[in-house]
Amino acid sequence: MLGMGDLLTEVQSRAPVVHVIFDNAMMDFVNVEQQEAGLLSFGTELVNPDFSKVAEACGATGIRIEEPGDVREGLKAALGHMGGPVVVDVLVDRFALSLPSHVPAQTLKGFTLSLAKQALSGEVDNVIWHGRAQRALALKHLNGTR
Ligand SMILES: Cc1ncc(C[n+]2csc(CCOP(=O)(O)OP(=O)(O)O)c2C)c(N)n1
Ligand SMILES: [Mg+2]
Repeated sequence: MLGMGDLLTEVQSRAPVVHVIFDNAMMDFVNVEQQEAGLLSFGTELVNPDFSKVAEACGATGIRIEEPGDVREGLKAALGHMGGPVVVDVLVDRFALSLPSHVPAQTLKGFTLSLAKQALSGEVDNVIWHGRAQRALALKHLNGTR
């Protein structure tokens, strides 16, 4: 949604721009910053619209990808589209957080404190899913499959 103004301009000038939205139904960057500061995250969950429909309503082309098996075909269609902007709304795992390759001690301290607070305030499910997602990502990196 932060790029809405740009989209309207691209429609007007028929600019062949492809937007790919990693639709995690939250403002994860802000969520990460809050946890990095050792806080419980607040106000970062979003009830997102279907952005492919929003795009269509703005005069752009909209593509929605809900299943992993549809990624290749959806992106192919988006990249092959000529004559105006395309918005690809891809539903992704909200815990598939990407971390920088180097995590400073202060960040680690903040995250640990925040996760402890989440567990103590009854958000154990979040803590477990966080751990699982990070473990899966780390294993992918180690196996070189990414
Ligand atoms: C116009 C504008 N408003 C506010 C911000 C501050 N900001 C930086 S990241 C972010 C959240 C972005 O959420 P989303 O686009 O869903 O990406 P995610 O972090 O979930 O990958 C915000 C509000 C910004 N960069 N630009
Ligand atoms: Mg988001």
